[in-house]
Amino acid sequence: GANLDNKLPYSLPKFREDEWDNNISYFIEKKLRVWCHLKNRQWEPGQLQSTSGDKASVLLSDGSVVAVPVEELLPANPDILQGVDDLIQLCYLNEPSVLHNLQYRYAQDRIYTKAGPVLIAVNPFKEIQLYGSKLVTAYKKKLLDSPHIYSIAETAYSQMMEDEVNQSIIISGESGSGKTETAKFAIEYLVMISGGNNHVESELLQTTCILEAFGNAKTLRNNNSSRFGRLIEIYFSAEGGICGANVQAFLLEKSRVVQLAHGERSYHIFYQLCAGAPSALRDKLKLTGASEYNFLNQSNSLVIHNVDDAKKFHMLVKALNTAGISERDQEHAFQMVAAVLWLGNITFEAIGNGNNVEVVQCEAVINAASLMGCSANDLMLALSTREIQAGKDKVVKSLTMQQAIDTRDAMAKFIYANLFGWIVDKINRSLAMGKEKTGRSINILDIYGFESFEKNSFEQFCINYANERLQQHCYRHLFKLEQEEYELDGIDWTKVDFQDNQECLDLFEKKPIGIISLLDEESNFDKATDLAFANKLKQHLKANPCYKGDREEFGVRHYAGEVIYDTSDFLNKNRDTVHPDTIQLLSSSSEDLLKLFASSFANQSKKTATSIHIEISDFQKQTVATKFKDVLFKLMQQLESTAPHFICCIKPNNKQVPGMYNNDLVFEQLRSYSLLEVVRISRSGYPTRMTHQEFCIRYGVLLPEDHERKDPLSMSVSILRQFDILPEMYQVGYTKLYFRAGQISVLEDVRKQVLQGTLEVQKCYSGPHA
Ligand code: AOV
Ligand code: MG
Repeated sequence: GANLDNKLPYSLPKFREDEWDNNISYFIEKKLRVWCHLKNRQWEPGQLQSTSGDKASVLLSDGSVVAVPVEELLPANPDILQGVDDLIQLCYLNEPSVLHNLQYRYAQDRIYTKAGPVLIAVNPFKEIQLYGSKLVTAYKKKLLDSPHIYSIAETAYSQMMEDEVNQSIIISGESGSGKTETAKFAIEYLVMISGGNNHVESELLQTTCILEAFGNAKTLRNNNSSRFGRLIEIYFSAEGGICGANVQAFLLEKSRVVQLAHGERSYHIFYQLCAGAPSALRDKLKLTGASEYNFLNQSNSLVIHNVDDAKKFHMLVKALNTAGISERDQEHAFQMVAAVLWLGNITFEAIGNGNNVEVVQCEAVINAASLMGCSANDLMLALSTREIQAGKDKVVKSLTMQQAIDTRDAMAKFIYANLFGWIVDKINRSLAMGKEKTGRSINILDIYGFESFEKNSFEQFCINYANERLQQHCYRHLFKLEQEEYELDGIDWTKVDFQDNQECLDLFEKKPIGIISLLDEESNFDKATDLAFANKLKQHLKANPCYKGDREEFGVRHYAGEVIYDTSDFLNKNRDTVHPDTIQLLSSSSEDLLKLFASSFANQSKKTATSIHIEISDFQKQTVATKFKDVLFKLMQQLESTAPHFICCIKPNNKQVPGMYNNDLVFEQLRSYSLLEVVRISRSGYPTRMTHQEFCIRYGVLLPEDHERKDPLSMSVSILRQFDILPEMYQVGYTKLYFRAGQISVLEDVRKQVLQGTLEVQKCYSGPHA
């Protein structure tokens, strides 16, 4: 039997980097390469020639010799390790070596590299020949095993089929790093391998196109930036075919409908409709060019370089047809889009003493009203007046300029956000067709990436909070749980330090004094101001090291860098109120969609209010931030019940152009995602693990028949010995066996051969290494 005393049979080799300090003379003697940190902050490769004191002289590749302090040198990897598939394979895991490896691969369009269990994808910003059915087949048949999104999807799929555990593919990365594209390739792979041409599958491929039209926009970081988070759940039958799917969409950035930063665009659909609608539809929707609409022309950015909005519109209509959304429904959806555009052209003029306003009568009012299925008069009243209860009577009061503009904008945002929700709903209904609940699924998570602009508002606050939550999920799996498991199972190993982001999450979530709690407290208080909110944060949170306060701003030290948030409009955006008069107007509309939006709003509010006539502030509506927090908690819970696969997208430049590779920028991202630590931990660790029992069930066939069948532990050890698995490649824990990366595939190969009858068990004594 094996020795199960607290001494485990084998101990780990130490990190190889640790040995560098004593090894400088070895490097000189063997003329080995080093990295040399020059004054311009670049790392240059060179050959160490001699050292004297703390100075070293290094021969650079251009023939020059430089003298640098010894601490500015790092060991370089031998040439044979140039461009390895997995950073785990590097002898020396230091900044220049890792950067060089990634850049070396990138230059050959090998954009995927493994960092232990994580797949790194460096955005090529151009089409590369790495996709398509031939490659799908190659990965499916395991003819190819170089790092690829296909290989991650394949692993998830086969683990789901074998272990009957739901899987998740979790994609992180900054805005513009390639998450959404990566998600598309993952879906494409799963669709292609799971059979081929059934209805749900073609629909699934089209949903992205629809969601992007309504939920993506051009930002300063990404011409096709997702402005909502999405979790795509794909369900599989016991035979492995796709039998249904579902899309969860999280918190669409509503403010974009009415307000744009310079150089950014609103949602693609607005421009696509204006550019691509056929003339009958144009007439019906009273459409003009995008440049005529205030909601679109405010940011000096109407087109996207190399994008043909008209063509995109035709693709969208095709996708809508595939998704089974009827022509009638499509037309109604487009009608809502046009209504929003016309609402934006409605303006107000001061009346009387100048404190109150009236709607300027113009074609915008007439067009908006007719598209919204209401009378121009009712629309004008809803936008410029408010009915208030004074004792027993109702009094009509006219609004101030700011109130009127806010009411108009709130109406536009309400309609658009509900339209988006309705479309997601429609897609889901048709994706669910024929869905049998087998309990098997692969979830793909693609949210909005971490954002930091010159000016950051409530939207960035929510987006970055979501990323912070997701980051913790990754930390938990890649560090915490891993380390805890080794300790619990008595495995001897070297602990890796890592910076967890709990402190930052506490800053957001702690009750009663986290940012979200304080924000809600102020939001529920009518007279509160954004400045008062900022002051409150300062007062309560200044001790948290992740917080920094200053006048109307506050800073948060995120895992991916510090972001300064401007609190102006935070309270309003968090309250997200729609006035009852607006709901009233929409519920009396002759447009079914608007009626539906109004009634679902009323239903949501019913839990806390008996009638929609009550002022919104009279009941405690859940705020945007709190609702979002709950959604994220649920999402994390859902992900916790799956086996995760992590992908980290990296952008090599901020200009969205091919061929430009900025090492500093890349390293910043590697650092924020702690990817070097991930590699360290998996290098020192054992990524494959199985209970003694599981191991025996799977590999018991490899023992000769006359072998004495004992307890799972001794059987396991016999199997490992029989196949000469090197002692440093595995460890025996109290409950499980732990294997170094790649080791289990040796046994898998033999098992396959034995099961296929091409190898007889008795003949295996010499082991597969022979
Ligand atoms: P994101 O999803 O991470 O940003 P995208 O997936 O939209 O980023 O990628 C941005 C752009 O990079 C795409 O529009 C493509 O032009 C290019 N790109 C990304 N990956 C690839 C690839 N594998 N091959 C070719 N081009 C690619 V945001 O949604 O902004 O966080 O909120
Ligand atoms: Mg995206």
